[in-house]
Amino acid sequence: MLYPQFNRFRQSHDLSGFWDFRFDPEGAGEGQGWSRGFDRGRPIAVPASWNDQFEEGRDYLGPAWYQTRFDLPWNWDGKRLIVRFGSVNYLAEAWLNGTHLGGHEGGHLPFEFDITALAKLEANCLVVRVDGELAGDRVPPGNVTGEAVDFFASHGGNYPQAQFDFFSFCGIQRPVLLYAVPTEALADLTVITDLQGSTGQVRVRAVKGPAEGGDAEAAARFTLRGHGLELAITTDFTGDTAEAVLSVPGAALWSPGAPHLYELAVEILRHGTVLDAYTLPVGIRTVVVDGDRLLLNGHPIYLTGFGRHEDFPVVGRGLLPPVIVKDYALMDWIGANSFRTSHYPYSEQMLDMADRLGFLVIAETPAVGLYFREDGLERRAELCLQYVQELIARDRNHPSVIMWSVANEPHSKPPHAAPFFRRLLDEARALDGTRPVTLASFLGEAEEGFEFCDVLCLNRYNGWYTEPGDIARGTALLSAELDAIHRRFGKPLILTEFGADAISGMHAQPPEMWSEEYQAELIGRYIDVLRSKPYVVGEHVWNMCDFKTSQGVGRAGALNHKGVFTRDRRPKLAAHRLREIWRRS
Ligand code: BDP
Repeated sequence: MLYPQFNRFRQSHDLSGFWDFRFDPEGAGEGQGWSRGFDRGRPIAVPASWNDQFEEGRDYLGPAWYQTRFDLPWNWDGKRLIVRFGSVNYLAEAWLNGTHLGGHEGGHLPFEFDITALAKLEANCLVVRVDGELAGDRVPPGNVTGEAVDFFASHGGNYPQAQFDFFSFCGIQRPVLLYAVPTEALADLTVITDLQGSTGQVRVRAVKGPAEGGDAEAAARFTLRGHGLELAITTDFTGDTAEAVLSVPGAALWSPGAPHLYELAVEILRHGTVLDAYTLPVGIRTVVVDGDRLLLNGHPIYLTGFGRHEDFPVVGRGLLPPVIVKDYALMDWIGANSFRTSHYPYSEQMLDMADRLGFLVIAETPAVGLYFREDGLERRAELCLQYVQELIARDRNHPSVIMWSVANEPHSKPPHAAPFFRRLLDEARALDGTRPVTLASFLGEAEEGFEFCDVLCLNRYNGWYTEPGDIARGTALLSAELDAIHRRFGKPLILTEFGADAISGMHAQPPEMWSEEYQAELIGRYIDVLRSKPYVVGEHVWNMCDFKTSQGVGRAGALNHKGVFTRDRRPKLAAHRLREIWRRS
């Protein structure tokens, strides 16, 4: 899936701004024809979650209606017009000028509709109905009743009742873009890079949309530029596909610390005329699992960094570019080289910046809080599969993405969990054979899905949820558990979550739970253990920043306080401790 671009063949217009908005708790909108346009809407900012924009909307999860109006520029005539949503949480239905465009399920992946036949030059009315209600057959799930399936249930529940530990922000959370492409346009690009000695290989596959007058003579020109190189290859389309391999002697490789990028321009040609063009940054690099090691460009790498969230006051999970820049600056300051997009795909802007700045990303689907009771299981499996497909389609050209994670902390149980994960991980491998696949688990040796992973991601809270207050016992247990997992599976392991809540400003000596000292001490002692295990290839502290979650007895101020930075990005003691460790190593 290609992100909209602005060049001599393609235009795009960002519909961000103030839209009209209405909550619809009674579900009256459909009967009253709001899809054709509604009145008495109040202003809402797009993109942003709706929850913190109004006094009464915080815990309301839907349904709700959005609408905006737009005209078209004169020079879009004769082009193919598309409206693209970067992220709508959770269910979306869209209409243009009263005609139903379609719908999408799942909160963090893009979807789009062709509006060429429906759009008018003036006064178009775009309406979107959003429903973020939590339910057992949605992913991630919520409002699951019956047998306790999670931590919250055993601690008196949470509100809103999610099966996961972050606030269930709703709404149009990333930009809505209107864009125009030529009638015969590039529809998709796949770039795979490899290394033969010091020669980089850039394998490109271009797919184009159907031609107007037969496609016998269409060709693709691939031009790779950068680092003193300019290389062009032209090949004919066979059907709608054209492929090329560009060899780059003495390639400037992409890695953290030296994130070299080339620019790939792809054009469609017919009788020497250029019909469409698209450019893509390309980082030449390889990622391989070799025994217990994870290799980047043939060299072992060790991940330092965080599990994170897209979360900020008022805007919720809405795209906020300055926070992206700030978070990379803080990760650089502290000496992190990587992060996991826990627990859902992050914005395309976040990944573009990871490519540019040289951060390694474990890209995760929204499959958090999975459970394996029969009711709704097939539906949850279909959704998880859809997420794997959509995520890889969106992100596979990012050099920063080094691994796919298909789930976080599933409550894996026989007999369903093993086939469930085999299917998801096989699908990820079939769609992209160039990256290791994984899932993040708290079950350790008992994790049914680990058998099918290339790298094991483990989350551990010894010294916090278990062995509370006793870091020495917690880390001793950690050490034994890690060895047992390694004996059983024989694969490289990343500790993708460990940490402790610390209320900023709370101090205790000797360290006590919830104090900054305890958090810093626990993190430091965990890292000592991890560094003593040759099969451990990374340490991701949970979490980079404090973040908003549902209310519950373990969550003071409806925040998870495991951030080493506060929600407004101020360092706690643990951030300074990590900086000493990570900047030294
Ligand atoms: C893990 C989850 C993460 C939570 C964390 C915690 O993967 O989403 O926020 O625990 O409890 O189980 O802080």
